[in-house]
Amino acid sequence: MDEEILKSKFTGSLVGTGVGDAVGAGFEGWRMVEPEEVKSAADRRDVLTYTDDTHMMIGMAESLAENQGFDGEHMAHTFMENFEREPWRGYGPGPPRIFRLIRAGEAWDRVAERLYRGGSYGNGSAMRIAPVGVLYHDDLAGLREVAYRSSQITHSHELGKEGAALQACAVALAVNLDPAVALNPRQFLAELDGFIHHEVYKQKLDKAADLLSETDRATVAGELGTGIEAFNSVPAAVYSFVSHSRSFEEAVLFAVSLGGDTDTIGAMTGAISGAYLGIGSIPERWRMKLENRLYIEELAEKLYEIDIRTRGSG
Ligand code: R7I
Ligand code: MG
Ligand code: MG
Repeated sequence: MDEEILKSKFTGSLVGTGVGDAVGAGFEGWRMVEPEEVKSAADRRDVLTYTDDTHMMIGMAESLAENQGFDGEHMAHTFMENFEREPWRGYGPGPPRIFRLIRAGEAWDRVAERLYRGGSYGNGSAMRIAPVGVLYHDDLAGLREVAYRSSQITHSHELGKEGAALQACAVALAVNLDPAVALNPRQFLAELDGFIHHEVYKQKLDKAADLLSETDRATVAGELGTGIEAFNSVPAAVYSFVSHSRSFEEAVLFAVSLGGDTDTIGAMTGAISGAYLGIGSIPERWRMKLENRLYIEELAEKLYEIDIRTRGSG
């Protein structure tokens, strides 16, 4: 693949996360909303402010870039320090408790198991995973391992880990596809199905395929789920992408229009769509307003440089 196109997929996925998150942020918890309303709300804003989804995605990218790959302890500390600087980003209930325990001296790789029963299956480890999806786009075994281990920091339930791996894989597959060639939705879903182990996600992917010709958004939202749990939000993001693969804007507006956990489903949809279509597909009027855009682009470029070097030497 042309190196400029590949680079634009890295930046597209990370900036796509931020834009999807910010566009969806005003509608969290709504039942359903018209895409037009989401669009005009985003267009009216002077700044597109992101939430915890992007804040944690930035932490992942920072840690991966600094260590030229995954270092769990470093990533856990990066999350914690970022949270301490900006605790007002709208974090879910679990992560702040985990960061306080790590700060108090608990082991970063065990502490998450103390939350809920066997760890959280919230979507918090999937919403932030775009940097893993792009960096490990040509190594799905490595991608799975890093998705699981990064999830372990805050979301140690197997459904949380698997949700992170599914979202990372969707980003990776999107990076690897030629944006000039029309996407085959069924094939994309089938490849994800082949990658994923857990029955809960396999069933959701089957449903997503069955819903490809569905025109009623309420049915899609009801069947796939739009909740804060990973299994009730990653499938909706994958569906929003495959059903609107030619347009970043349409994919994100559709994702947010489903209601529920709108910033997160918007962020994950934006990550996949940006990874397929590249940064140029993100509407300029949104991209330019994204808070910290230049810093996010810089992080994506650092990950791209690591990718180039690894492929060059391997
Ligand atoms: O996953 P998490 O970081 O939250 C992310 C969400 C996104 O929507 C962000 O935009 C932000 O708004 O927050 O936070 P967690 O506390 O780990 O999980 C979120 C929720 O999932 C929990 O509050 C629970 O409601 C639910 N949950 C569980 N419920 C029962 N049993 C997660 N794990 C369990 C469980 O094991
Ligand atoms: Mg959020
Ligand atoms: Mg959310």
